[in-house]
Amino acid sequence: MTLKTMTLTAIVALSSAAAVAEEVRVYNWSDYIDEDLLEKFETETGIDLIYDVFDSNELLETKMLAGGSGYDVVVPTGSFLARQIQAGAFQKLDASKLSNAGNMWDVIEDRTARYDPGNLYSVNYMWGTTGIGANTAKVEEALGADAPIDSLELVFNPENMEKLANCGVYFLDAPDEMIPAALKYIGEDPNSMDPDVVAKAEPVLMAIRPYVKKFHSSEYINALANGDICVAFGWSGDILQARDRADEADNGVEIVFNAPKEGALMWFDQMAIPVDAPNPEGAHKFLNFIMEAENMAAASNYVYYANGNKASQEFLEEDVIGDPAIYPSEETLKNLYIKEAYPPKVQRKATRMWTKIKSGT
Ligand code: N2P
Repeated sequence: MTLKTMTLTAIVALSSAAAVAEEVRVYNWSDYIDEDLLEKFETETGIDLIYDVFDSNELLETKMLAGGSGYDVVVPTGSFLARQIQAGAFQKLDASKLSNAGNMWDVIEDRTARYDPGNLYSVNYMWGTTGIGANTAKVEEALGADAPIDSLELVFNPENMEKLANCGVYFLDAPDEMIPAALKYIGEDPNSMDPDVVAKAEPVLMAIRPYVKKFHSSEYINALANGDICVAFGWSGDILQARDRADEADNGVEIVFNAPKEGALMWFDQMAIPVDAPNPEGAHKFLNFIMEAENMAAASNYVYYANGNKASQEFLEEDVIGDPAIYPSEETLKNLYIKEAYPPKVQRKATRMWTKIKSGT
């Protein structure tokens, strides 16, 4: 063997060693983690972490139902998780690999059991509410000092929306959240599975459609923070992140979040392992890492969402655990509603309605 071929052999050996280095692929919501935690996981475990993001349950669901996503950990919202469990998209968690399970909060586990009975397939990552982000100065300029910034009136009353259209309103591109909110506004059950009730959301949404600048589920953070829009109907922590980005930029923009006083959706995002995950062992390591009290607290402190980890609470910053917009009081909790998965027929109706609303015709 010549020196040249020996070197080549060595190179091949090296690169194949690199190719078999352990990898974990995680698919989580955008703006939903402190990126230092990703590096910490790699340093502690020696595993390469591939971390991709999405901003739509529908998109994630398409991947989960098709199979072969290549992900080891994904994070659907409870109502979507329930349907995907039934479709056989996930594997049962191996409790023997989750030594931090005792850190979880029974109050939240009781609630997530509605979507995943016995919490056999999933662990709560974060939970929150869907509500109104407002640029107070701009909204008051458009509607006066008594603008209903904590009410569904702000975004579903066409008279208000017409006046807000100029400063810019974004809505989530999330039919399973916007339809229930519209139903709540007209006094219907937001969790109704009755197609005739669901249909009542359409005229409500159509009436304000001309005044919605964009349906998008992540761009509103920067749009609010930069002062490009004055209202977003979006997720609690995202709007609080917008508030902070504006503070950091010191641009004079002041953002507040309010859960609508008529009632707000409370949702739970659950970490789960796809049935065909390439590395379920590594997936459990990632879950157990996130379930460590200090890691979970670091994530919540960064993204302003509450989590389902009781032990993390002593490590939460006061502006997180002490903020009722993040950890609601008993009083507010009573005013929150939940959403279950629509049966297929109603889901198809909701999807068609949403396409129509977004196109505005
Ligand atoms: C994070 C959004 C997570 C909330 N940007 C959606 N359930």
